[in-house]
Amino acid sequence: MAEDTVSQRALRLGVAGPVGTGKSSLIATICRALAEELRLGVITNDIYTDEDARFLRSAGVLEPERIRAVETGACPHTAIRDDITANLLAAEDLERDFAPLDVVLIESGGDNLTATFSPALVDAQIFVLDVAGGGDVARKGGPGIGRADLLVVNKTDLAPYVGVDVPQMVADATAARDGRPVLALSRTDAPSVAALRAWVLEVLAAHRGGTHVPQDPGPMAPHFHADDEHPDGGYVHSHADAHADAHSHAEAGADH
Ligand SMILES: Nc1nc2c(ncn2[C@@H]2O[C@H](COP(=O)(O)OP(=O)(O)OP(=O)(O)O)[C@@H](O)[C@H]2O)c(=O)[nH]1
Ligand SMILES: [Mg+2]
Repeated sequence: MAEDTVSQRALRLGVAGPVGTGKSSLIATICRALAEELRLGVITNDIYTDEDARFLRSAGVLEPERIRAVETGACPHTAIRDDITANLLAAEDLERDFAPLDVVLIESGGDNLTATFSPALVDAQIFVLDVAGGGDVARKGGPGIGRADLLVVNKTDLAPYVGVDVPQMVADATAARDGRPVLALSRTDAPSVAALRAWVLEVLAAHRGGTHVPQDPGPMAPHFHADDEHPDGGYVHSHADAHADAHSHAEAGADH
């Protein structure tokens, strides 16, 4: 029966967010918190390297074979949203090789605020911000901040050093999310790690029970290349991040 098939497949849980906000560390934290009671696998996405997979293997949180790298060779959002083939194959291989798995965690390559997973790839997704990125980021919105299943405000232990008011950042994020959950997290703060663990177990239970419905946070914000449209003739581009060089846009105004 279809419902049984759904409940027996591993929960695929995506972790996205800007570069360096702590996605790999959060996956390591989830693995540490749950590896004894759940059968876990991890897939990482990096543009050119398998560095995240190597980091997680060296963290010793799972058998190294359970951590696989997809080298996207392109913008991270392409591989988690537009053409998810490589990630789907990696997830299916991992699930087959280590059957049965309970949860497969999929880390997106670090991208900007607009990258989200396709609901065809993951059942649920976490979007990760960190306090060091500035307290106002939560107010800036975007599909991940607004509609990921869980928004994590990470590295709260750094808040005093960067002058960020965590309760205010959480309140701003909550206001942008229509009641969806926001978790202030630090890997050094045990109660916050316990809350993360509880959230994963809750989503897994809903997935198994057939009551969890994968949500699409929505596409990237539309953007355009102003070569032929902008009155100033400037070049407007919304991907203000490190992989810009690897980027090619065939069509002006493409929404990808
Ligand atoms: N103080 C503090 N540092 C953290 C925490 N979590 C992660 N970090 C640090 O933040 C840096 C980036 O962490 P990663 O987990 O590599 O971040 P990422 O989002 O996976 O990075 P990319 O994959 O490169 O986008 C590392 O130096 C981590 O040690 C935390 O809770 N507190
Ligand atoms: Mg990483």
